[in-house]
Amino acid sequence: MKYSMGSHEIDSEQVGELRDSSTLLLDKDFEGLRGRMTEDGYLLLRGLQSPEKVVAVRDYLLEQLSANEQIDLDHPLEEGYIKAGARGGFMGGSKNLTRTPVFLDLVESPEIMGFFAEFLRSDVLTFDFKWLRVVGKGDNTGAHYDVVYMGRGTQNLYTVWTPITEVTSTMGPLAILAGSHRGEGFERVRETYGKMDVDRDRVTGYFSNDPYEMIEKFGGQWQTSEFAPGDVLIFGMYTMHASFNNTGDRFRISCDTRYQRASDPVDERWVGENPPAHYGWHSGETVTMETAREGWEV
Ligand SMILES: O=C(O)CCC(=O)C(=O)O
Repeated sequence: MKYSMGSHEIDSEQVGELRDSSTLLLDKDFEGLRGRMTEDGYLLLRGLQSPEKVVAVRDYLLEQLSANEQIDLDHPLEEGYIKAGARGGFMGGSKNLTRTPVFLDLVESPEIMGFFAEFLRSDVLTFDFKWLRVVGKGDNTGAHYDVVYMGRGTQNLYTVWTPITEVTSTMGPLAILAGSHRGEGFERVRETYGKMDVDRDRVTGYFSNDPYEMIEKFGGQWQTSEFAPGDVLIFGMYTMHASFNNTGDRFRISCDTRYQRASDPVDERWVGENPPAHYGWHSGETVTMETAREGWEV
């Protein structure tokens, strides 16, 4: 089997399995979890969220998509089969779906807020802006560091990627480039690309859509997994990640949300009743990543 990232492919034998840190959570070993984050750059925690809450969000979203004629109802609604010709899309931010109680009950649950309060040993906050993605057939996200989109506050900031549908290997699972947050080969990438700000520099955000190029030039190993409702994947701002193409016939729905200490500086683009969000990125001329990388010599 091969995974695809945009128009590039990688043999599944070259892709490792994400390390599961759930037993550390079961043991409430937060020292161990902090150590694991430092070591791996991510934490895969199965069942941190309540599967019932995830399924409630899934059912709510699929009903909306169905009302919008995006679902093939020859299959059970809960399986989220894509109606011929229907596309997915970004449904977060100012779109009301991420402001509904059913959604907020999940991404601001006592389980996830409590996790971060212990993990960061502090009062915590989550960005008001939430990213919700309905990923259709053939779609994926290119490799990037989150810091280029949200690096104006503290860098002690964490992304939680929450699958809302189940995510099998053909449904475009998230993939982490293990080693990218601290490997020597990535030092220059962190110092150049990692210092970029898409609204200030107006550079396209994805560093690459070529999984082989990344490991050959910089090192590390792509790792992924299949995901069930309740699982979360947590990672820091300098962990390179991407998603593989959704090659199946079902929508992959997931959200990604951010958490930090309440007393740390906050990136103002993502908080408040109507977060300003990206204001400069797509206004005026955008520098291609190819040009930017030539300049950075990476
Ligand atoms: O779900 C995806 O395809 C991308 C998610 C992502 O880039 C993130 O969680 O930061």
